[in-house]
Amino acid sequence: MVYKMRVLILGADGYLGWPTCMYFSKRGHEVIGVDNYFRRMACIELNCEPLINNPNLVERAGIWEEVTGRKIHVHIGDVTDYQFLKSVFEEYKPDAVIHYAEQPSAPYSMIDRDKAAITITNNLISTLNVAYAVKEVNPSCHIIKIGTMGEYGTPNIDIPEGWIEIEYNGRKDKFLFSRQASSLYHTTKIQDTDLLWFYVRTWGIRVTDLMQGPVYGISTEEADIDGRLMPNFNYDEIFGTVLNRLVVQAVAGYPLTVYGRGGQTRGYINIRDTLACVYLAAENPPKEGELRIFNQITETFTVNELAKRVKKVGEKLGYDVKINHIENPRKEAEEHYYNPKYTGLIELGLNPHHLTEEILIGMFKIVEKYKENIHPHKIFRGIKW
Ligand code: USQ
Repeated sequence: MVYKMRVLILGADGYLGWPTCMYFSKRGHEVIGVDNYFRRMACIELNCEPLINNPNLVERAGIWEEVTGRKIHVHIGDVTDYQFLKSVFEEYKPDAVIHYAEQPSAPYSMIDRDKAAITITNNLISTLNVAYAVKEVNPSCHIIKIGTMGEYGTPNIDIPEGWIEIEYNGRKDKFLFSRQASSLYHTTKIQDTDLLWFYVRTWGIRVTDLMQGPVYGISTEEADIDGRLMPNFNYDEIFGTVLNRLVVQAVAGYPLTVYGRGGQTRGYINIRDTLACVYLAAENPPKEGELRIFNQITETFTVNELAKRVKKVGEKLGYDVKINHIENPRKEAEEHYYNPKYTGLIELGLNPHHLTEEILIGMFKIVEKYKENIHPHKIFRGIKW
C-alpha cells in the first residue's frame, strides 16, 4: 500500500487520539498509535469510567482493520520513557507526530500533590522527549502539539492566535501572548509551549501548537461505521468536558451543574472539527524553525448559554431538565471579557460544525442508548481549588 504520510499519534487511545487515528487512516495515511493506558487506569483508580465500555487500543485497531482493511500499528508504552519513544521514531521515521499524550484534566491536576506531580512529569517530560526524538532521529518531522485556550486565561483584552506585537518605549517586538492559566494542568500546557518554542529557536524544528477549547461530541464519520469504534466519552467531573457532561446529566434527570454564576466563557469545538483541524495542520506544515499557533475553537459560549441550549433540546425530547447553579469548585472568573481570534484554521480550509439543535439531538440520542451506564454519583464530587 502506498501511503501519503506517516503519522505517529501519541495518546492514541484517548477521547481525541483514537478518532484521530481512524481519520488519518481512512484518508490514506500510515498511522502508528502509541498509548500507555494512563487515562483508562486513572478512570479505574478514580472510579470515573466513561459512558461506553470501549475495547482497548489493540482491539480497536483490530476492529478497524476488520471493517476497513486498513492497518493501524499499535505500540503500548510510555512516552515519558525516552528509549521507548526513540525506538518508535527509529522504526517509523514519521513525517508528523501528533502529541496528545498528556494528562488532560484540570480537576485531576488539582486533587493533591501526587496528582500535580504526575501531571507535571507526564506533560513536560513527554513534550521534552518528543522534541528530542525529533531532533535525534528525524529533524524534519512536524510536531503537532495539542495546546489549550486555557493557557491564555481570560484577559481583559482580545486574544490573538498565539503572538502579540508590543511597542514599548518606542521599540517593537513580537512575543508569545501573555499566559495566565487557572489550573496546574493548564499551567503545564504553558510550560509545554515554552519548551517547544525554546527548541524551535535552538534546533530549528517545526511545530504547530493548536490552542484548543473544550471539545464536545461523540459521533465521528469513522466511529459511526461500527459501534465498537466509538470515542471514550467521559461524563464525570474529572475527565468529562462541560457540554458532554450537561447532556448526560439531562438524560439522567440530574440537575445541570452550572458552576457559580455561569458567565464563564470559553471557545468550544465539535470533535469532528478537532479531527479536521489536526488534519489541516498536518497537511500544511510550517517551515523549519517556525512555531505556528492556531486557536482551535469555532464559537464561544458561556456555561449558562450551554445549559439553556441543553435544557431546551432536552425538554423537546421529553426530559424534565433543571439547571442548578452550584458553588464553583474552581477559582476562575465567572463574568469576564472574552474575545479570542480564531480565523487561522478557517483560512486553512476548516468548515466548522456549529452547535445546532440537530447536533445536540444527535448527542442526546447516543447518550440515551447507553443510559443504563450512567452512574449519577460519578457526576459531581467537588474537587476544589
Ligand atoms: N463547568 C461548569 N460545570 C461543569 C463543568 C465545567 O460550569 O459541570 C465550567 C468550568 O468551570 C469552566 C468551563 O465549564 O469554566 C469549562 O470546563 P471544562 O471542564 O469543560 O474544561 P476545562 O477544565 O477548561 O478543560 C477542558 C479539557 C482540557 C482542555 C480545555 C480547553 O479537559 O483538556 O485543555 O478544556 S480550555 O477550557 O479552553 O482551556
